[in-house]
Amino acid sequence: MSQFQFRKKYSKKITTIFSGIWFLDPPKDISVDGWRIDNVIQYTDAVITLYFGIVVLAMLYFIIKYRARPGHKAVYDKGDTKKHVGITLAMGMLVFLSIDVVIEGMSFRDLKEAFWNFPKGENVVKIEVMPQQFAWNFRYAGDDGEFGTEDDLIPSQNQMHIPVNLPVVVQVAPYDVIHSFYLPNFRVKIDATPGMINTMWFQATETGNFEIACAELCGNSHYRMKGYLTVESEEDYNNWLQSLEEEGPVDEWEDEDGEIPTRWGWIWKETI
Ligand SMILES: [Cu+2]
Repeated sequence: MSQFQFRKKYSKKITTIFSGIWFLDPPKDISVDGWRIDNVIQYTDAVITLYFGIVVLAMLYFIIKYRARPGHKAVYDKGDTKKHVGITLAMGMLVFLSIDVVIEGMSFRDLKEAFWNFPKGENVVKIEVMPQQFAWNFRYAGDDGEFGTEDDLIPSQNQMHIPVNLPVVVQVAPYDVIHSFYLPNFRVKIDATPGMINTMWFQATETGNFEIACAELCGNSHYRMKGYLTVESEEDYNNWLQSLEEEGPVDEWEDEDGEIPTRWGWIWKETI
């Protein structure tokens, strides 16, 4: 069994074991690569739980062994002998090597194999996302496959649809302040940074209705900046696009001054 298969199997098992225990039960993972994030968290949790247990047991042992009792005098120990410094450094290195270095290695591998390994080809679904205070705007390219053109499709605010089992690439740029596009059920999140177009991709394995959250405190109504993601069959998805097309061009939303944001809808930035 390769390291990849082992991690995948082990990660899904742990998730199943802990489901139902509210503080250990993450939102349902309905993505191809979400298990990688869960796995890094599980590894970190397991190792720090083990070390915490060891520290607590050691403290209990010393508390009992060196308790105050007649005939035993307290001694002040600076702990600066070579031996003490050596033990401290060794324990520090143990934590650093067995936690930091390992999860760094896992994370870089996940980035390379999955999250930064952008899908290419005809079947990639492209969506532009523009958050604003306090809502989500989505844009689909329409028949010509180009963004920022007449036939772009814009659903009502906070409504995003994607097909199941197809890779989805989103490009995110905010209208105003920093927001963060977060899909808890996919374990992915990307900041919407003013002046930048940020990209990420994901793929759903199940249909259903899921939540889109803003993961960056963006103002006084940040808490209610919620979007609705519908994952559906490719056929239903295409029908939905068709229905948007039939509705005709929607009125783009206006800001307080009645102006349509000019930065909305950009030329798709190809990922290398
Ligand atoms: Cu926000």
